[in-house]
Amino acid sequence: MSALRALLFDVDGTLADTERDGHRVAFNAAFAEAGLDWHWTAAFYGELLAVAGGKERIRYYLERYNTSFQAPGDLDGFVAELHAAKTRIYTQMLENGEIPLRPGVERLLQEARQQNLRLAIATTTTPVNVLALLEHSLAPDAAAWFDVIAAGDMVPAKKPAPDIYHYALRELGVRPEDCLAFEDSEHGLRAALGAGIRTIVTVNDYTYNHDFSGAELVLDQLGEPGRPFAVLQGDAHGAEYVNLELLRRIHGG
Ligand code: XBP
Ligand code: MG
Repeated sequence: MSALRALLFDVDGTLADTERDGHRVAFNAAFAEAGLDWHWTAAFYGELLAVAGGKERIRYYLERYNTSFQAPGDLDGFVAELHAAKTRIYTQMLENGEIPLRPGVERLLQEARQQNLRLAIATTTTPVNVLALLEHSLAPDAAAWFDVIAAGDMVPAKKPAPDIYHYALRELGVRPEDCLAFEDSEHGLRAALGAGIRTIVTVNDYTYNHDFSGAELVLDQLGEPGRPFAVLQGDAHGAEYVNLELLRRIHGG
């Protein structure tokens, strides 16, 4: 019998709705700053989200949608420089408080801390983006709430590969069966399940129609007292928002 010991959180789309009005806006601003006439609309960006990782997403865009573009010098260096500019712009947006946490996230994190559960991040995004979101949208010291912040290029293969979750489990020193993961997308769910971690999904506008087979529960959000979630898949045992009681019921530990 395993006990619930740790919660592992994805970032983009899970802790906060960061993609359409955050990352996408930063990408477009970086393109304009570089003198490029590229503009990723909200709908087109949804197509590009098929690829995890900002640098990988730029290359995917060039290889599939902008094959005529001739990068100055070496492509890797060009993409890395463009992505660094995007990250600078994105972290500035976070520092300006432009991206709030999703409902229930702060409440659940605080409850987990009060009950001495370990907390970890397992994300594809760049580490500085995580630190900026935690500091400016959660609390100045929030990075210290997490025993592990596993992010971006720390692992060779990004989601849906399970690498980032394996890394987080290793660093936490816990077994997958002692954990629950929180994700927003099919890529993320596949990554967590690939590492053997049972997973709860909160969907968003880009992911509501993804295949969430294997998830313990699929919700529209974590919910708050008086602001119940909607259950899209699975059994919420009559609960109206995600708290430790529901998580222990789902986990069985
Ligand atoms: C989502 C991603 C990231 C972000 C962009 O990560 O795939 O690539 O879209 O961030 P997750 P970067 O859902 O795993 O948090 O440009 O820093 O990659
Ligand atoms: Mg995500």
